[in-house]
Amino acid sequence: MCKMNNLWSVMLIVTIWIKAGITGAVEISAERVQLLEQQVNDLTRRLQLLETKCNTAPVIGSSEQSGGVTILNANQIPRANCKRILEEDASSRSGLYRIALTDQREFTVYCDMETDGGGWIVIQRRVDNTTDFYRNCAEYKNGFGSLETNFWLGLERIHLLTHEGPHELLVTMSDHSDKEAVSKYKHFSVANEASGYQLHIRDYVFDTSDGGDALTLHHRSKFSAYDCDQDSSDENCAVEHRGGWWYRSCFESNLNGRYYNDGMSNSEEDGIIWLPFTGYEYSARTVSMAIRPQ
Ligand SMILES: [Ca+2]
Repeated sequence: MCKMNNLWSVMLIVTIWIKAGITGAVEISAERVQLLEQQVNDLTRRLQLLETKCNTAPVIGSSEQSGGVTILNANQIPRANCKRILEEDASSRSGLYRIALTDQREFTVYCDMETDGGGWIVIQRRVDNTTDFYRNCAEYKNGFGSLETNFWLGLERIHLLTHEGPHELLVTMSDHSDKEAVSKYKHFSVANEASGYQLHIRDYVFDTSDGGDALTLHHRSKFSAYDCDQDSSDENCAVEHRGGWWYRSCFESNLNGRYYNDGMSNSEEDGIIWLPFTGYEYSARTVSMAIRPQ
C-alpha cells in the first residue's frame, strides 16, 4: 500500500531544513543555493510521479500492477458491479472498473461488457503460460496475476461479491484449434473462509451451454491448494493435478491447472481441464470465469 502522506511530510521537513540552511549561512554561494533548489525540485517531481502510480495501480493480492493502466470509472462513485455500470451507461466498454460493496469496501475488477449481454465481473482468466497458477492457499485467498491478462481474483473477493446477492456463472473456453464453448450456471456462490470457501453451484443452463457441465460434481466442495488439502481424497489433489480448485476425489474440472502451450497434458491429468470439452488428457488454450448478479 502506498503511504504518500509520510513521504510528503519528510519532503516538507527537508525543504524547510534546506531553506533554513540557505538563509542562515551567509557565506553560502549562489551556485550552491541553485544546486540545492534543483535537488528539491527533482525530489518533488519524483514524489508526484510515485503518487500518480499509487492512485492508478489496481491491486490484486500481493501483486500490484504497474502504472499506465486505465480504470474506466476512476473519477466516478464506484458502482456495485459491472451489470450496474452497464445499466447506467450502455456504451460502457470492457476494461478495468472500480466497484464498491455494500459495506463500502472498494476494489478493481475487469468488466466484460460484450459477452452474453455484458455486465460480467471476470473472476479468473487464462490466456498464456506467463502466470504460474500452482499457488498456495494464501495466494488463492488474496488473488494473484494481472487483471488484463492471467489472474485469479481471490476467494475472499469472490465470496464477498457472491454474498451481495445471487449470481450466475459463465465459463468461456477455447482449445488450440480455436474451437470455443461456454458453460453457464444460474446459481454460483462461494461461502466464507471458515467454511473452507465452499462452492455452491446449481442449475446448469442446458439451452445456452455447449461446453457441458463439469462443475455440479463439485457442489459443496471446499477449496484446496497444495498447502491446504481440503478434498475428499486420500491423496492431495492439488499436488497431483497441479492446481487450486474445489477438488473432491478429485475433479471433472481443473481450470487453474498447468498451462500447456501445445494443449497436451498427456497422462498427467494436470492441464486446464473441463472434462466434457477437453477430456482428461488435453488442456484448453484459453478460459475465463465470470459472474453477474441475477
Ligand atoms: Ca486429500
